[in-house]
Amino acid sequence: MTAIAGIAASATASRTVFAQAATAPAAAPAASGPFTLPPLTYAANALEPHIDAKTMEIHHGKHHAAYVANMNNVAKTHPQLGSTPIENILGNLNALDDSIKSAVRNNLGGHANHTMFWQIMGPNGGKPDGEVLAAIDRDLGGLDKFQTDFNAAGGRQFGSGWVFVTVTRDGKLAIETRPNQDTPLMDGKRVLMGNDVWEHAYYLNYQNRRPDYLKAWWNTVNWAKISERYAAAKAGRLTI
Ligand code: MN3
Repeated sequence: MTAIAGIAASATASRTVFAQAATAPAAAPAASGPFTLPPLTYAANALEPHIDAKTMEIHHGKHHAAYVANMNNVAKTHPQLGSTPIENILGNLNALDDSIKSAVRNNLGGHANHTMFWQIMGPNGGKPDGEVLAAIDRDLGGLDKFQTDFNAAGGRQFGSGWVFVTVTRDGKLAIETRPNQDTPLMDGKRVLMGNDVWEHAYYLNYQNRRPDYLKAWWNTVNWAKISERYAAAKAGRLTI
């Protein structure tokens, strides 16, 4: 390809990507396979002003899509990964070949974490109530203390990682953090909710001000979905 043809081709590719982004959430790049990027159930700008549309588009359409594409690449040589429940793979990483263990830990962890993350956000998220609020009062010292402690834990996580609320089969809640794309699923636990404290989750809008992002993020939380996840956890049906 000549240099000029190359420039023309990349300009065409940019326009194509832009046209797709304008009509639908970006699809996973290449590498089709058993793992799929779940579409956002709300518009990319639905969480503004707390999370801007550009951050959502890149975070979902590029970062999460890359974890999915990477897993599909791994599944080409290890097809059993595509037919095993995600929580079972992550709960038993030591059973994997050493050659793929890190790739699965990072990319399937990332896929599970982000799948949960998109679910538990949305516009007009309301307030916790019912059994979830009772559990927050009982186990986490009430909503104000919970939010303060959750934000503090997310702020203390050095470098990239997540802050989660885990839930037991009895409905007991706890705040836990993990580095990188690790998840409590790797310890056989279940995740009620969590916030992404990687810089890619907030840097365009908040730069180094992670505490401001953590505080604003509560405006995006979908408490109805969290109530559903809580009920599923108590029924033994919560997966990722
Ligand atoms: Mn992320």
